[in-house]
Amino acid sequence: MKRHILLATLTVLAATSRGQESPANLALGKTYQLEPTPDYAHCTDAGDRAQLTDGQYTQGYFWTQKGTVGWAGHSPIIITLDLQNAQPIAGLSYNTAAGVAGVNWPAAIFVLVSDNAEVWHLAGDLVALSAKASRPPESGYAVHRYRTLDLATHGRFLKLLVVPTGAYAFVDEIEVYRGPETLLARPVPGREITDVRAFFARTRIDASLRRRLESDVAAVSESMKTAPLSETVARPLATQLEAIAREIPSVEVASPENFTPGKHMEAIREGIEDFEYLRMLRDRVEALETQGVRNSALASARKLLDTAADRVTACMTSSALIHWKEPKDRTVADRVRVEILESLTQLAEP
Ligand SMILES: [Ca+2]
Repeated sequence: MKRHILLATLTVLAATSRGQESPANLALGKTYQLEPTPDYAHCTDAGDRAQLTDGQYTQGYFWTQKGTVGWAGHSPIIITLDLQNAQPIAGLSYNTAAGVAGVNWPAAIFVLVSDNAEVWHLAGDLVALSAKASRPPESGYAVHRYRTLDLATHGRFLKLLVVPTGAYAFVDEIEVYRGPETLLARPVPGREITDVRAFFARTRIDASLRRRLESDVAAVSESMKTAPLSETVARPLATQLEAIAREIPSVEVASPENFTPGKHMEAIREGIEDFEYLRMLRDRVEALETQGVRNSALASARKLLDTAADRVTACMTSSALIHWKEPKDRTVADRVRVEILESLTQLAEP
């Protein structure tokens, strides 16, 4: 008896010393279905049918290992695990790699649970849930395990809808974590889904947009750490960035086929194009000035260069804070753009 108590104590101590211990992995050794059939040349093999739940993590460059399962040119990738019995589920993990060779991190991994593989309940987006604890690096090759223990659901079947960013999707192991038995008596949380494909069509645009915006916020935040900004400039910017991060909306697109860019997106794109036109004009003016050219067209172009940006931004009440949700008068911006193009035409080589 004493020996049993000692063993139990040692087990608890060992678990504690290893830090964050995962609960039992319900997926280990279980069967699953893959849609479509994996087809990435360097890792596809007959073992793909069992490798995602064999408890083995690949070693070495991720997508050239036979133990990895990979797809090229498909979206979504649907992985449906059969846990054989209704199980209490506290979380899951999905191990993947990206960062080079055109392989990007997934935009979303929607997790659905079901008892009958017909009526599903949305448990969440593993990419978003996992981001609370850690994110993959913004650049460079890395292996990353998307992981959450924030679920409180149950089901026999677990479906992952992986939305790749770009062409590729790779995974070598999926774990599903057992939750407390009491979960089984509770109603399954999350919205009900019977048509998984239709659900995917409606939500993937939203997932892609949110990931893009979150990634941009993270990139700006990272740049601000090293930018030579005074405290008086940096602090309001940081506050504004935090507000933007909190405001990133989740929008279900009713008819994905009618999805078009919003006015804000168009305005941002036009702003970038205006910047490019101004650079073209600046380069042309400087080249002609260096050649010693003197004429009225060049003088007008120089004046336009010096005043264009201020004329366009004069309509903003505060140039430090661009309130992008408020409507703006685009008349001046449109007129200045035409003037720049006319000026470029006048200064074009004969
Ligand atoms: Ca494996």
